[in-house]
Amino acid sequence: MELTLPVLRRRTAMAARARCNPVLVVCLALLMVATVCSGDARPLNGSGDGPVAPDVALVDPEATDESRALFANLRGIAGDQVLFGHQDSLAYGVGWANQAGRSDVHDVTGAYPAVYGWDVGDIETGADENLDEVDFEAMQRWMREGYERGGVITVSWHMGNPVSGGDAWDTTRAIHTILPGGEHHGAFTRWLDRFAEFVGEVGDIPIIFRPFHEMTESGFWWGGQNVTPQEYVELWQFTVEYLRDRRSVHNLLYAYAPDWQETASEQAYLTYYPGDEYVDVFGYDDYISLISDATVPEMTRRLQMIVELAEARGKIAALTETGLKATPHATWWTGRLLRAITADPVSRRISYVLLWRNASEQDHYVPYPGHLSEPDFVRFYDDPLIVFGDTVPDLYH
Ligand code: BMA
Repeated sequence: MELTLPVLRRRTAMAARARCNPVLVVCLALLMVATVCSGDARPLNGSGDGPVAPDVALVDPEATDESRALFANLRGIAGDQVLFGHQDSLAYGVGWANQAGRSDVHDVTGAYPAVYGWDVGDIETGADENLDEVDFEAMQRWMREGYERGGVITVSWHMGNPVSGGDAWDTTRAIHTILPGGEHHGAFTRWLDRFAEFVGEVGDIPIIFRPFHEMTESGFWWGGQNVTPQEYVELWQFTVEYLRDRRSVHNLLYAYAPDWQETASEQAYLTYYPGDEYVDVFGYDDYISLISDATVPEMTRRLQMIVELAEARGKIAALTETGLKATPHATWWTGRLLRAITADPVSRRISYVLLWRNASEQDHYVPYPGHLSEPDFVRFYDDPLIVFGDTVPDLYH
């Protein structure tokens, strides 16, 4: 881990003041070396030196200062803090929708999540609302609201099938038709234009963009048996280059997120990997490991793996989707999720965990008032490693 810029600046100033005193110079030199070697990179906030654009290598060399700060700070908190996230948290919950200030997470803990997940599926059709009936303009307001509270915004895209006109689960082969030269290429770039406009309207807030997720399984048209790894890589690279270089979208960090399926080894996890120059966040989605106590170590092992892969490249790792639908286990939060994350010093270095949406009583992933796992969710919230919106550090300076 490198020294953050404000710390370096302070240390250099101290060294200048101490120039005439050789003993002090030696002590300061030792202190600088010790800090570099300790791996103790703290978030940049609270330095008193004002905003800095940290020196990080991102997919986008022109990324905004805040996006760079977000990345550096998420890297800096690794091992000490894991941010808690929830999909669609502000839009609806079990038994309610569109109530200002409400979130099931907040109803249960008194705090908002630290990470807010949203999905832009159907934006490609020009619809007013996404595939889960979330109004796009309201979504933009909620994105800003979460960001203004200091939270992190992440966006996935259940993009419809560009060949058949079906939904994301329509597995008609499609990628070869939307790449340059393909018959649907023009239509595809218009979809990306709509996304760029949507993101532009939200303002320049940093967004962790997680397109074409869970590609290691065959559920979506962009993954598994429906594609070749080469096609997938070309789709990813084209998408990044189009948004970044043609549309000048500079507030995105890019998250690669295979599924539990086919990610037991590094080689399998990297099958569709588009390359170090195209990925900022090493993610992974897992709805399988935490179904039973016996398989919790499966998650720990995969988290270790993605943290190691990420850190070897100067990137960050995250559990980009997880949960157990309508969990019937009273201690699922501390007994499974927290146990999986904290089981070893490497797995706990993920930067955030995102739970999926609370669509209904039968289809929800975080508790609501009265749910049997509510007390354990509060214990999870109280754990010093886990960070909700009320204790989130300043991630943007
Ligand atoms: C899936 C389910 C679907 C939803 C989709 C996109 O996992 O929750 O009901 O439409 O995500 O959010």
